Formats: sequence, C-alpha cells, structure tokens
Amino acid sequence: MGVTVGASRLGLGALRRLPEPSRPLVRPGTVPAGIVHLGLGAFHRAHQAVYTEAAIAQAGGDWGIVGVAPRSTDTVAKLAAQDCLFSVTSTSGDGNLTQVIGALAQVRHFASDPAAIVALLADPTIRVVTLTVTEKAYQMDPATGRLRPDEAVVADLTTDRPPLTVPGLLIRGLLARAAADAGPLTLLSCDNLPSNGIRLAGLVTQSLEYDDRRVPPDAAEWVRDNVSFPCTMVDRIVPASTEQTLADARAALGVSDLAAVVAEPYRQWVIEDNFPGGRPAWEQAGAVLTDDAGPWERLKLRALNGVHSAIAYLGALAGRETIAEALEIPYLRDVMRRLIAEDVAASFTPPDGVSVVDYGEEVLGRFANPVIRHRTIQIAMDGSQKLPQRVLHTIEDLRAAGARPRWAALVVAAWMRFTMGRSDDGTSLPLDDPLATRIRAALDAGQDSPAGVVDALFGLTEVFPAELAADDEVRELVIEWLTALDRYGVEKTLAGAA
Ligand code: CS2
Repeated sequence: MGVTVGASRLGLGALRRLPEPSRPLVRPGTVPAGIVHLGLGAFHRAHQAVYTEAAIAQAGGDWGIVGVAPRSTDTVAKLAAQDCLFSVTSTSGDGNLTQVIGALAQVRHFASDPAAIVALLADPTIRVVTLTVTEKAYQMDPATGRLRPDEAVVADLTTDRPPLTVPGLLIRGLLARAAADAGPLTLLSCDNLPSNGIRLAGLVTQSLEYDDRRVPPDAAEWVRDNVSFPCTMVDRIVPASTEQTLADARAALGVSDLAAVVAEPYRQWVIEDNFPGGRPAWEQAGAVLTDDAGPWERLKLRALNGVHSAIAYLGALAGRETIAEALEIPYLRDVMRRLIAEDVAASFTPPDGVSVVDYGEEVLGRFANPVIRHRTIQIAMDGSQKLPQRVLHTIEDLRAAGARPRWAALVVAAWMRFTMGRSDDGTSLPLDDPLATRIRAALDAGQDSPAGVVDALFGLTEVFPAELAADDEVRELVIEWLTALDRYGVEKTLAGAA
C-alpha cells in the first residue's frame, strides 16, 4: 500500500537508487536517436547496445538506438514499462558486474505498426540500421546466399500490403528513403553469417530485382549510391535469460529488471569502416574498425561457432544440458582441440598475428565458464542455417587443398544424428529448424542405414553444395562417424577416436 510497482521496478524513477557502479554511462532519455536496431534479443542488449552506450559516453553524438522487435511483443512491453532501461550482468567464476544500459532511446514492435518502422528507415536522423535477426530471417539459401523467399516475403515484395518480414521492411524502408532523398544510410548485419554485409547487400539487391516493375530505376540507383553494407564480426556469449538471470539482476540492482540479460565478460566487435552517414565512435568502446573483417569472421565462425555447434550436438546427444556440462564429457575437449588444430586452422588464413590454436584454446576456456548456462538445445537450433558457414566451409576449403576433414565430418554426422530426434538414452530431442519438414522427409527416405541418412540429407541442396555432396571421401567419413554415433553413442565414439 502506498508503494507503487514502479518503485520496485527498474525505470527512470529508480536510477538514483541504483548502486553507483550499476548506473548507466549516459543519461537515459537524453540522447537523440541515430540508429534503428532490428532484433531486440538478449544478444543485441549485451553487445551493440553496450558498445554504443560506451561510444556515446566517450565521444558524444546523436546515436541513441530505436530498438525494434520484429516479432515478439514481450520484450517491447517489458522495456517500455522500464523506460527502455535494462541491465547486463557480466559473469564469470570470479564475480559479477551488473550495469544498466541507457542507450535505448525508444522501443517499437514491427508487426503492430509496420508503416511507422518503414517511416523510421526513411527518417534523415537515422543514419545506421543494425540487425541481429538470426540467420533464417535473411531468407537466403545458406549454401549459396541466393534469395529463396517464402510466401510472406514474396507477398511483401510483390504487393502493397504492409510488410511482415525483414526483407520486406528493408525494401519498403529503402524505397521510402530514396523517394525522400533522406541521406545516406548504413545497413550493418551483426548476424553470424559468412561475409554478412555482402549477404545483406545481396538480399537487398535481389529483393529489389524480384519484381522490378515495382521499383523505379532511379530508386535502385539511389540505393546503390547511398547505402553501404559493411561486414562485421560480433562476439559475446549471451544465453537466453532465465528466472535466475532476473533474480541475480534484482539482487544486484535492488529493483527488479524483467529485461535483464547475463553475458560472459568477453566481448569483441570487428567492423568494416564504411559509413557514409557517419557512425558512433565505437572504436572508443573497444571495437576494431578495419578495411576487411573477412579473416576475423572466418576465424570466429569456424573456431568459435563451429566448435559451439559441435559441442551442442554431441552434448545434447549425450544428455548434457549446457555447453559447460558437455565439455566435461571425457575426451570431448581433446576432440575439439583436434578439430581446431587439424581442420579449422588448416582451412584458412587467420588475421595477421593471430594463432588459430591459441584463439581456440581461449574459446574452450570461455565455453567452460560455469556460470553461463548456455543450453545445448538453444545452440542446436536452426542447424541447417548454421552448418554451412560454421563447418561446411572448413570442409570445402580443406578439400580444395586436398586434405581430409576428419573432425569436421564428425560435426556433420553429429548434426545428422541430432536431427534423427533421439539422444543416446532415447530421450526425444527437438528439431527446431526452418527446414524441419524437408529434413524429416529426407530422413524418412533414408532411415534404414547411416549411408541412407547421409545420402538423403546431402540431397538438401540449400545446405550442402553439389560438389561437397558428390565428394566420396567426405561421404565415407560422415558415414563412418554416423555409424559409430548410432551404434556406440557419443561417449564411446569420442573415447575411441581421441
Ligand atoms: C551460438 C552463438 O547460438 C549459437 O548458435 O553459437 O550465439 C554464440 O554464442 C555467439 O555467436 C558468440 O559470439
């Protein structure tokens, strides 16, 4: 009585009561917006929002973020009730630091008012659009990067109905911006895709060409001349928030924060410096601005994400709930070290001065962080969209050099075994994947033997390039591993291999 809910909840009214080290670096609500961010998930809150706040605190600039949730209304409602404030707890075995972030200027829900978000993209004060929408939202074949639009994207690109999809929103927004001649813009992909800026540029170009009767030629030319698509490498381990995350935030802040996220202390951001409309001074927040993010991207996708997926599939099959728990499976670390040293390191040229083996060792240390409870099932999701850049590119590059991708083939087999839907003790495993129907149909066709499963899944041309699927040596390796996983389970297979 007399005590309002607001008083015990994070918001502008609670700022003065927060412990000193938890207070935002910028005064919330005072920084005008310059960025639209699509995808308000935990990763954005613990990564780009943190860098942007630190950059504004160091160097100023009208770079507040308008956070747009494409689908979920839940996060928008929670953040709106907290005056766009949320906290990030960095945690390792050695202690926690909880900081409230004040860089979000507004939060919006795309599906409730698509026209407003289209208008935002055409607003001259917005000069950068960042994206964390996950691999599948790009609607491109993971194997080739060719646009393969579903019905909703096709409707967005060929009718006048309000857009429902990310490609639809981007195209409508860019056409509105071109019509208003509202100044140059950067679209910055922060998703774990290969050459993510080039993919995003391809998505925009192919979407503009999809129904070119609807796109005035001068608008397409305006986009070519005024919009940049730098590549980026983003890195921070940020699991989905849980009740524990909220309880920890409350204990640290003294008020509840329903949009709290937890993350490892480590973070990295490598960005190609091509921003015709300007950008925040992210380098002052620790980001690396470069001419070519390619080597960093390959390093991270293959030596971190590829290994993450490997541990996720093997761990889920062996009944382990989290990545840190999966790392305790006997011989798993040894096998991951061999994957990194023998396959990943031999597959590409890393950034100058970086040792892939040392990087991989650091990654394994980060994965072992006992207080980051990153679930194997969460990382196992959307495998068809992740496998190409995380594992298949390693295999393709090794094959081009005439080498044998022994350990990378194990990862492919582990994914296949995972899609079959049962762990080693028979517990059912979810297949949460945009290609789930196609994968299940392929499995039905090939279910009788490991060779049948490998051949059927290799037939998914969206995932496996024809040349790789026709490579007998790779096929034999994957069949061998799948046979072992099927017959003996993960633990014995690893013990026999290490
Ligand atoms: C993970 C990534 O969910 C996944 O597939 O591999 O989200 C990973 O945690 C980040 O890329 C780390 O930067």
